[in-house]
Amino acid sequence: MQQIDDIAAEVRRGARIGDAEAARLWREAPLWLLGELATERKRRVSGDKVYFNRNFHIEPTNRCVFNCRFCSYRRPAGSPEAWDYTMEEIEQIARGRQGKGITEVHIVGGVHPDHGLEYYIDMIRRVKAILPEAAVKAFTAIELSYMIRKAGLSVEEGLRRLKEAGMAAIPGGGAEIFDQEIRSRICPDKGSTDEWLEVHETAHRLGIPTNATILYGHVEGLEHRIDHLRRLRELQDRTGGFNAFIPLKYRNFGNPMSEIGEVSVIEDLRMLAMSRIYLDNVPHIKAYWVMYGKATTELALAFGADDIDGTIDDTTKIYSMAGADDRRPSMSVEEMHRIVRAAGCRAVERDTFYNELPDR
Ligand code: V47
Repeated sequence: MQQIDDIAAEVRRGARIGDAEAARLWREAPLWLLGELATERKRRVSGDKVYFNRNFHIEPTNRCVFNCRFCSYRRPAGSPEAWDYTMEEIEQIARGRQGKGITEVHIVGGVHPDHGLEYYIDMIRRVKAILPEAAVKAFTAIELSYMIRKAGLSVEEGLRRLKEAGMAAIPGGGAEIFDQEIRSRICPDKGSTDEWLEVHETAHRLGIPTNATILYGHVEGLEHRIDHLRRLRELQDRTGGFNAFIPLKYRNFGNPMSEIGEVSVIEDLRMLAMSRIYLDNVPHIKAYWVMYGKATTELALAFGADDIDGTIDDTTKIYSMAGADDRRPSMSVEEMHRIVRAAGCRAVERDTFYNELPDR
């Protein structure tokens, strides 16, 4: 059996590691070594740079036809805490962000039973009319699959229509855990792994870049995480369309799985580092600061992450409702620079497509 040192040497050589090697590193390598290996790999892709963007979210509704057990965000019809913004309210949110140099609008929400493809096409058009210079990164593969199927279109035709309306990229949500047994325990009625992968593969074919996520730290084992990463790496080998991978830590407040504890920061850092080491073909690993909090995000930069997401401007509730420390998440560009500098790296503003933007 290979020793940890041999596997580490392979990683240093830039070789691709297999599943058994990944499992050994994940279980047995000391944390410092994972940090070192992930940082070496990160530096080959982005040097000392760490990316951020100026973005905000629109979460049009928290009604959802699906009932994921990890979700703290969904509310049933009739609940006083349920919302379903009108188009005018959505336009007002977008108008409130004019003149702030925003380069990306991230739109995701629940899968509302009453809305269809035309409604979402209209939403994208209206947001683009108000913020023409911003890229719309919209809808998880699960939302997309639902609205496109409801319209009776193929995934390709549906995505084509959304792209024409102004959808420039697709976020990584909805992936959760690809393994069917675990998926059926945490989100039994949700759109399937195959649907998620089909939407992303088709998007890549149409020239729409996407992100990918994993929801970790609940009832899954290491083998399920590695299986998830393997499926992403295989898809990326075929298409090259993933920009970033975002490990999402399960937060346990206010959902039907609350009895499960949250994993430690050490576990978060191992997850980030192994993502960087295993996913040798995905250029960016994002430490989503809203979920990790600012201190862990700074640490994440020594474990392979080269992206911390954006300014947010207090526009997402998914994580605050699940127990994240920051109740009203918002980060100034100055603070982004401070966190990145403290980690010994250089903050660089990017757009949705990872084009670097000059300091401003
Ligand atoms: O798919 C929901 C996750 C995701 C919980 O692409 C939870 O740039 C932890 O995908 N604990 C949506 N996670 C968010 C998402 C995302 C976020 C930031 C950037 C990007 C990107 C994508 O949030 C869901 C689900 O996996 N989630 N509930 C929870 N209790």
